Amino acid sequence: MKIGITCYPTYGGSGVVGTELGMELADRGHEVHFIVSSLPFRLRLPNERIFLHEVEAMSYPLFEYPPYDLALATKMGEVALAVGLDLLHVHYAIPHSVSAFLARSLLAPQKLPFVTTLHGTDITLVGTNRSYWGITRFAIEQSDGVTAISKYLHDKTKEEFEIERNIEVIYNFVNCDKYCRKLNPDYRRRFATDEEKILVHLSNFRPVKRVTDVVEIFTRVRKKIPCKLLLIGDGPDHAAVEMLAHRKGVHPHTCFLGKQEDVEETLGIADVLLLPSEMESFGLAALEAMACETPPVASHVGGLPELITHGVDGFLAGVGDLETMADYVIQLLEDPALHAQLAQAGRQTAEKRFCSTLIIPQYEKLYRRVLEQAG
Ligand code: GMT
Repeated sequence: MKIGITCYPTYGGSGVVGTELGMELADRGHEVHFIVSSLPFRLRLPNERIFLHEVEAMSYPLFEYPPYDLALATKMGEVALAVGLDLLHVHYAIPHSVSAFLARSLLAPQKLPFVTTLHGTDITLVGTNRSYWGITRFAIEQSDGVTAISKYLHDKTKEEFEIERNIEVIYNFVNCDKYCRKLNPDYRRRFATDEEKILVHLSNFRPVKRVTDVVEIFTRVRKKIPCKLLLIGDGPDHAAVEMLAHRKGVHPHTCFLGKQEDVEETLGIADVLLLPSEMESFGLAALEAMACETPPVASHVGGLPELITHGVDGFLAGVGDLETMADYVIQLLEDPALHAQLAQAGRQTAEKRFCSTLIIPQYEKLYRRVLEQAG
């Protein structure tokens, strides 16, 4: 198939999923056209089956905001005509599915069906805002196929937008060959001595991730166990997190690694992942860590309980329950047998339920059905 993919190229879970999906589809022989505002940060090029089409939203003094959604719709239509796209697959409803709807209308009567994948904040935060509620609902209704990355998000979307149509749950995935535990003592020693443990956090440092809670938990753990904290990613809360680390006296033991492409290297040397988010429709960072045999300690919220089974392959606690989260981390770090048990179970969860070899065929099946229905 010739598939057009649109996602946010910036640091965020939906962009990661869209990009990794494109690369997996290309590996399986499909031709993939990324129609995006810039190079997605995890996209590895060159690849003979992957093409990049950059969208330029022209600015003009009259525009307070350059109309990216219209430029995107125009580009989608152009690419579809030029290369003969079979379908579009957009990640994050706003505004991508609206642009795809416009592109499909532009090309009619030629067919250009589109699939929308809902990721989380496009529904739980942005979509439910009054400014976007109506258009989000419309775009979901108009899509030729809609998927949600967890049952939680499926139910939430149906409820919030009073939607009757079918929404398929296709879980997020991880490439189990790439994401696995790799002993890399030299890399590990860059951050910690052999006696120290490593805690890791990976996110876009938005308020919803509660990265300051990560520092609070780390401070509590460090009082009992020698350890280091590695923070992967960057975003609006960076300064607040750094300031808190100074105030708590843990800054010298904290390493801000910034935005990284190959996160598996760092996840693979860590002992525990902290994900104390306010909301997480899935929690891709936790899945990537589990594949690397790094047990997660996370919030009991959103879609996280669909991924993490409490006490089996990770630990879950209430949002903001710092004491309990710190206790779980300490339990894991003090008990090597418990740690090994959860680490192995996490790897099994990744392999048996969320491996890309299981999930990508579900997208291919959906594409075929959408194409058939579009005639
Ligand atoms: O908040 C983020 O991490 C970004 C956001 C996005 O759409 O870019 O992430 C959402 O999509 C990820 C990939 O499907 C999920 O793993 C995250 O749980 C989800 N974030 C939230 O629901 C807050």
